[in-house]
Amino acid sequence: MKQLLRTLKRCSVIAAVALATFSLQPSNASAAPAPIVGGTRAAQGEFPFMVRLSMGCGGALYAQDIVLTAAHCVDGSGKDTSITATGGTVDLQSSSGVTVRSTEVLQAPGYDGVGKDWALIKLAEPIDQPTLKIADSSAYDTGTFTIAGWGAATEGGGQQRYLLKATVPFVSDATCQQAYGGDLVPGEEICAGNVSDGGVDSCQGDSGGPMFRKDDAGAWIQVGIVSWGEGCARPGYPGVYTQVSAFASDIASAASDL
Ligand code: 4AZ
Repeated sequence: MKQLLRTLKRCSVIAAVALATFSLQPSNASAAPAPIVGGTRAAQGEFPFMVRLSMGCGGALYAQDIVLTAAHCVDGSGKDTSITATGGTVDLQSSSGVTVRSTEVLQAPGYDGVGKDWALIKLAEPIDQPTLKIADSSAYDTGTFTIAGWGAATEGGGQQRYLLKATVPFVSDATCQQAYGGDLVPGEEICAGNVSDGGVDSCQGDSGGPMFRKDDAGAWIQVGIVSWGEGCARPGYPGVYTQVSAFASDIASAASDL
């Protein structure tokens, strides 16, 4: 039962996206609803590793021909030519975007809907953009993180044409457990958000996308994968992200086998 309730909290991206229509925000959107939730538009080229997947999830280029996304965004493992990844553009309607088909999917071994929310998608051709390295220790599992995606800008809202971004602070496991209790898997998940005020968060359709920060050398490093949460941007309910550092060696070896 706990598992069922938890699953209901998770994103039903596949159903949602079949119907998804873009919210066309005016470029002078000062009076429009705030994007990702509580964010702003990303500049072209700002996060060149971002991709949009055809089932309505986000992802990041782990390699030019391998996308890291969430396990709950895919169906299982094996040969799979049903997914496309679009990269190289903040505007999903731009002719300068590049869309490439999948050849194979690897869903995290042992994924059962709780924790372990990562997957790799092999692409038929590389997308010629910079990749995003993953954190292989917990050293960067703190501070202020950036999230980005084409998902809803308000809870229950539409998918976005333009890539949106926001920053969210780290939330400790203890604080996150005050919201989610035993549903949180603290060794496999990392939380972020404005617990006291809400207002900034990932939301439906951002799933699978990266949460990242700068490392000590000033390079972007991925620390999370958008996974789940209770609604979007609600006070007291931070976003929950796959803790990438916990799976870095599994991800690297899975990628080398794809
Ligand atoms: C979703 O449904 C979803 N606020 C993604 C992230 C969060 C909640 C829901 C976190 O894809």
